[in-house]
This record gives sequence, structure tokens and C-alpha cells, in this order.
Amino acid sequence: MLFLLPALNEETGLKTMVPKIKKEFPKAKILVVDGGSVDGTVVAAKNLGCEVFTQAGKGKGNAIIEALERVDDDETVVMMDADETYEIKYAKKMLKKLTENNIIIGSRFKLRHPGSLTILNLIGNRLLCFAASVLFLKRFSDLLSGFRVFRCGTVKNLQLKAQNFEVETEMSLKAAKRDVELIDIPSPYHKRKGETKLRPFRDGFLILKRILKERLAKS
Ligand SMILES: Nc1nc2c(ncn2[C@@H]2O[C@H](COP(=O)(O)OP(=O)(O)OP(=O)(O)O)[C@@H](O)[C@H]2O)c(=O)[nH]1
Ligand SMILES: [Mg+2]
Repeated sequence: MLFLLPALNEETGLKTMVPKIKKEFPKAKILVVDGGSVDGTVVAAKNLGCEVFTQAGKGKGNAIIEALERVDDDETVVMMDADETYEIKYAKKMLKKLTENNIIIGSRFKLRHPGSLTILNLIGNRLLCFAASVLFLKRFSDLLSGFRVFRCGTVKNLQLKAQNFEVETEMSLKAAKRDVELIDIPSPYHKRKGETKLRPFRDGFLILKRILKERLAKS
């Protein structure tokens, strides 16, 4: 099993998160994909015993795509942000539902902590989920959640292309089109450690564009 952590300047989050992963999942490998951090992310991750590589391209999407290329198809992947917003122990609940052909999503709306999602992000997320649900005639609960469990090969087969924060949306929409089951598990969400990398208007617009692109594309 492999924890996949995309990290751009997340030294603070990694320092508290990685020991928790090791405690809950002592045998798991931890792969940190560095996005060109200028803080102590890389050194901290290495000192904590993680495998680390710096991505060639830019953006969270490229980080995920490049990481999956390095991982065997039959590996179980737990993807989560490196800012300690998600609760590691919930991965256990998610792993129980995993099959060869599904993606388990930690859905944040029910159990989110106050202040974890800004009003703007909450409204944007809801609107984007609503737009996708209407356009795809299927209910998407937390399209943008970065907490996901899947077999590496399941997601590699989707041939993701999104370079930035549209990557989770593309994953969910392509999965829906290819009959890969999406299973939501309510999972807590906390206020992040360190500074956000999300730019709500720019990234929200890119996500909306991705939803429309996926709707218009044939497969
Ligand atoms: N490798 C890599 N990681 C990135 C990049 N951009 C963002 N990330 C990571 O992707 C994860 C999600 O980014 P966040 O800034 O937390 O965005 P968010 O979770 O939508 O927003 P918050 O609710 O503010 O946390 C974090 O672990 C970031 O460090 C990038 O270009 N490269
Ligand atoms: Mg975050």
C-alpha cells in the first residue's frame, strides 16, 4: 500500500502527518511528490523516511499523473493532501470498500470542521458538484476531494490529463463515463496547516471548464 502525498511547501503539515500515517499504517510506503517547494518540504519528507521526487511539470494534476507512472498497477494507493486536512484513520474505512474497479472518495460535507472550508470554497464546490451532477445525470457528492483510495491501475486507465486542481474532477468524471464505481465515505475535514495553494476563482473556472470538456468529449 502506498500513501501518495502531493506537496508544495508543506513542511509543517508533513512533519505532523507522516508520523500519524506510520502509526496507523506501519507497513505502508509514503511517496511525497514535491512541486518545487522552497521551504523544508523535501528535507523533512526524506528525514521522515518518505520516498520523495520533484515533479517535472507544474501543478497538482501533473504531480498525481507523474507519481502514478512510477507505481505498479496493482498497488493500492491512498491519495491525500499533505496539509493535514484529512484524517488518516478514515483511510481504513475507505480501504474496506475497495475493489479492482472503484474509487473511494472521502467526502467532506457532512463531517467538516468549522472553518475548514471557506464560505467561498464551500459555495464553489457545491455549485461545481451541482453542475456536474446535472450535466452527467449522476449525483457527485464531493467532486473536488483530494482524499481518495484506488488501485493504481484503475486510475492509470483513465489517462488523466488535468495539470492543476481539476485533477480530482477529471478522475471522477472519467470514472463515471467508464463505469468505474465512485463510492463516497463521509470523512472529516480540518483547517489546513500552512498556506493554501488554491486560487478559488482561477481554479474554480478551470474546474468548470474541465466539467464542460468532459461532458462534450466522447469517452
Ligand atoms: N506536488 C505538488 N503539489 C501541489 C501543487 N499544488 C498544490 N499541491 C498540493 O496539493 C494539495 C492540495 O492543495 P491545497 O492548497 O491544500 O488546496 P485545497 O486542499 O483545495 O485547499 P485548502 O482547503 O486551502 O487546503 C496540498 O498538499 C498541496 O501542497 C503542485 O503544483 N505540486
Ligand atoms: Mg488542502
